[in-house]
Amino acid sequence: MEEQDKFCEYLSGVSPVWCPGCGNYGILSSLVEALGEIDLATKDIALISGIGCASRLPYFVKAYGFHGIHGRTLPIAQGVKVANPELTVVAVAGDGDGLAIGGGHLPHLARNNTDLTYLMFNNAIYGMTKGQFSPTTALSSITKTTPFGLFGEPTHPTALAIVYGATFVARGFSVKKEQLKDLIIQGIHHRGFSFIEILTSCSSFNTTDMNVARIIKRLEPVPASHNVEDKVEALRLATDEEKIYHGIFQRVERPTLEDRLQEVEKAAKKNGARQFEALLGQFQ
Ligand SMILES: Cc1ncc(C[n+]2csc(CCOP(=O)(O)OP(=O)(O)O)c2C)c(N)n1
Ligand code: SF4
Ligand SMILES: [Mg+2]
Repeated sequence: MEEQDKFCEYLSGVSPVWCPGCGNYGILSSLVEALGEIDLATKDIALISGIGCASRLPYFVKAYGFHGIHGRTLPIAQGVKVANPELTVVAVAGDGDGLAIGGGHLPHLARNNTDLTYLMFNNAIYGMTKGQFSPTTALSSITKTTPFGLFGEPTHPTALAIVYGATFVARGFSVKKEQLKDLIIQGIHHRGFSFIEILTSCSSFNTTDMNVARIIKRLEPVPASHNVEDKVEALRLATDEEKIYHGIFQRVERPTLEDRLQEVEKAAKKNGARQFEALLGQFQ
């Protein structure tokens, strides 16, 4: 089979409804190429999303898909993984979906080390609802909801994932498709919670701070000498004011949620009946 045909196998045939020039097209293409290279069967993949332009992704990929509700991507994705650990689960959210309304879920999947890959499409705006500021919009930006300039400092998704303890943390860029494909492959192969921030552009409602030309000027690969187990240095690179580092910041090994649930299940099977009787005994 031609290589191109193989990647097309992972496209659902539903045409994306994204605007012309939207960075999400590049991400879709990197994702299907990554799935093709890993050679995953489409029946073994589940794509879970929230609400937003980013979250439309599951429609366009041939796999199981769940287009959820705003901000609830991660709890749904974790539920899917726990119910069927054999599935390769990929969660997708925008910066608004994943860091505003849904921001409270990230620390918990990171600390649980749920074995799934989380792609955060960061275009620094609410694209779908036509241009309100998001948690990653740059200070002083003029948006639909900040006509006199935004007053909040932007959050750094990669830095948050590092601090919360995600065991694989990377940053890619929708335009650097080959590297993004590679990061997605590594994220999927990693056992545990893989967080990938993907810088992308909203060609309709954010033409300033996430402008492709501006990002390219500041882009710099994570230094080859970086020790991916050095959390402090990972954080320094992720929050650099001048350069936008891309690549892998953090990669460590730790038992996953699924490993720990198996231990709990074993303990419950061994001692559960005795403990239950003792508990009932307290009420006799
Ligand atoms: C509970 C709830 N509140 C608000 C909305 C409206 N809403 C839909 S998408 C969205 C923001 C999407 O922004 P982001 O997650 O950054 O995705 P993008 O469209 O930029 O890819 C909002 C506020 C909603 N659908 N549900
Ligand atoms: S509104 Fe922005 S993020 Fe949404 S499809 Fe259009 S360009 Fe892409
Ligand atoms: Mg957005």
